[in-house]
Amino acid sequence: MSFSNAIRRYARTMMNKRPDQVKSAPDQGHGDRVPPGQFVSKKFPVLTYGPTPKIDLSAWNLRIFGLVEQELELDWERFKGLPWNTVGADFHCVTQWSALDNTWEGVLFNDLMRLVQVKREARYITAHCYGGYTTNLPLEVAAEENVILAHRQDGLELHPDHGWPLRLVVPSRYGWKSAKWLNGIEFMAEDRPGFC
Ligand SMILES: Nc1nc2c(c(=O)[nH]1)N[C@H]1C(S)=C(S)[C@@H](COP(=O)(O)O)O[C@H]1N2
Ligand SMILES: [Mo]
Repeated sequence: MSFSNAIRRYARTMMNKRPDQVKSAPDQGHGDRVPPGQFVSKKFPVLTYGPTPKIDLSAWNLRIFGLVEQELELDWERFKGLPWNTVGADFHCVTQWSALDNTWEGVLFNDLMRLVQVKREARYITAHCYGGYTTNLPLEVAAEENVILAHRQDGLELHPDHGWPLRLVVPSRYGWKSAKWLNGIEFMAEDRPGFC
């Protein structure tokens, strides 16, 4: 296991907080850009609970389901055919590393929401992943304009350890909301805690 219980407990207390709302450690000189107590990393570390799942693109799919008018199951060809966009953002993990200035390319969460027509009762989402990881988010956070389902990072396809072929990226929240190896988005009326 690569998450200690202490980290998971810490992560729970951080749940749904924005990095700038956390005031637990002294500032280390990056100003407001980096949450207090973070260490800026030049590389983009890997942080995964469990092994990297093996994914075959020809069998890959993404299911959008729950409180939507139009449930969708997209294979890679269909996913590729959606409008693509680029988002620039910093990335912060609760285990105290930050990686600045990442460029993500993929499909905006908002564009996906338009496709499925989310019902009014929906208030939360759960992101589902190959390998069994899940994580929850309030819908209003998922609907932020820079939330993206990313296939490429800094001009290259994601490395398998970083979520290839598709990961969620939620710039306003700590990294554990940025689900790797994404294979489902579920829209829900009530909140339901994810894996951690
Ligand atoms: N499926 C899955 N997604 C995941 C994780 C995981 O263990 N499994 N770890 C999360 C955590 S805590 C962080 S900080 C980021 C790290 O992404 P990286 O490994 O690409 O740096 O992925 C998040 N997404
Ligand atoms: Mo993390």
